[in-house]
Amino acid sequence: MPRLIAISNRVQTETEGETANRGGLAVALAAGLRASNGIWFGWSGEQTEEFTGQITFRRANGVATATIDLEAQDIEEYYNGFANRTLWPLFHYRLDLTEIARDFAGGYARVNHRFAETVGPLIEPDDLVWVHDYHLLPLGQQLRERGFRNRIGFFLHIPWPPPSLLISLPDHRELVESLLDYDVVGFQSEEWRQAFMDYVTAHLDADIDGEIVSFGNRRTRMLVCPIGLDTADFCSAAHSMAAKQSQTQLMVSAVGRDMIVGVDRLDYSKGLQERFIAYQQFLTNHPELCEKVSLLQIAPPSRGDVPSYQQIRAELNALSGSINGEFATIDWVPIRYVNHGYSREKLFGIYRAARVGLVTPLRDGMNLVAKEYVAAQDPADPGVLVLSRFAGAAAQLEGAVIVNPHSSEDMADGIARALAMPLAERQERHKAMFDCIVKQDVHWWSKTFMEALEKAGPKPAARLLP
Ligand code: GDG
Repeated sequence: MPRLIAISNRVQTETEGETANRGGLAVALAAGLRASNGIWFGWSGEQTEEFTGQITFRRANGVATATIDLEAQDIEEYYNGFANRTLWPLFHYRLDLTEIARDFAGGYARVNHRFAETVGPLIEPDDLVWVHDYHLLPLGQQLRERGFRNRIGFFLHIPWPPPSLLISLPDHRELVESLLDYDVVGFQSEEWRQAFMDYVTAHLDADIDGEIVSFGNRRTRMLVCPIGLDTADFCSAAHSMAAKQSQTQLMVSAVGRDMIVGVDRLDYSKGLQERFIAYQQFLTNHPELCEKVSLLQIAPPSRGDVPSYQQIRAELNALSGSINGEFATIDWVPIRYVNHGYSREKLFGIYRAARVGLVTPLRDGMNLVAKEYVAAQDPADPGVLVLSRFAGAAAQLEGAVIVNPHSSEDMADGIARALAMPLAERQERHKAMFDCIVKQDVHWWSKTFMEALEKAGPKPAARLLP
């Protein structure tokens, strides 16, 4: 079995993470890293006075990690800048929030170069290299330019935007060409892969044959490989004592009321304002259901150094306050809006106590909360998932009530339909979705990607730096 070198912006252990997405990738990569005696390389999350390229090696839960610290300027230009103020909004179709700045692009190139320089000496000729996400799009190219002929794969966790948006990026062509230095590029859904292929067709002199893009002497397989949950582990945690306690606590606090739950990182891509407005519309359309339902929205803050994230936080505070002011009674609050995270077990209990899971991003690569909500349900009396058609998960979870997050009326109707759904229909829809998340779990995901990478054809000739 070839050794796996996994590379991502941040290295997470199973108990810590950059955002609320604690451990998701850690779980996905752990088995492959442990079995192959591999290494997970990335930024420590720490700042250093001056970048030295010094690597810190650790071992946590049997997984070897190697991390580097970055300078303040790197963090500002690469992470807060190009990754989170340029690529993240653009790839989530938010051209209005996309900031184009040469400093950001320069910092992004510099940090990708620094990653290549520092991880390079750890890579041996037969290693499989798996790079993750939009922070590191050009890393494969950086490694090829240093002579690495390993099989190198890349997985994009977020959407790929249509060409008409991507061309707003000054160096869009270079960025796309850099991806063609990988042997395999993985996307969460067919929609994102197709958007990539549309760009290749319109802007590059490349050949497309099924999933294979040939460009010069390079061949890259474009794979659709939706990420899943560690479903078995999730289901057993959902039955833990802590999960049961939080379920009971919520059911007691919501006695006689149906609970609707939303769980999202505080991010404009998650459509939280639109969701609150749709819930307001639902309460307006159904006065008979006021005091009979309540929305619990959990939204731990993320990326607080980025101005658009500070703004959305302020807007949501105002919106939830005004909806509560309009509809609340002396013993009922329509929205419970919570800005901090809960333990995994508590979260499972919350999912299970909720009659409706409301997952309505404006764009989302996949959305694991949708899958977690389904996994946590009692199959004998399951809740209903209301899901945006713009989440990658909508391509798999056909048993959800699919809604358009841009239409508050459509979402309000979706909520009403979910609350009124008869038991037999709930069971049938749940079963279809549950079967899917059992079959295509996170182990299936990493196995499918790694097998595709192992099968990759002959390496391109080395293209050394001049
Ligand atoms: C990116 C893509 C893609 C949230 N609050 C708490 C908490 N969470 C956990 C959820 C879930 C995770 O965070 C969020 O995952 P998502 O998939 O929804 O979203 P992103 O963070 O945007 O992730 C996304 C993903 O990568 C994987 O490829 O699906 O499309 O944007 O697991 O449970 N966890 C705990 N407490 C909280 O309060 N413990």
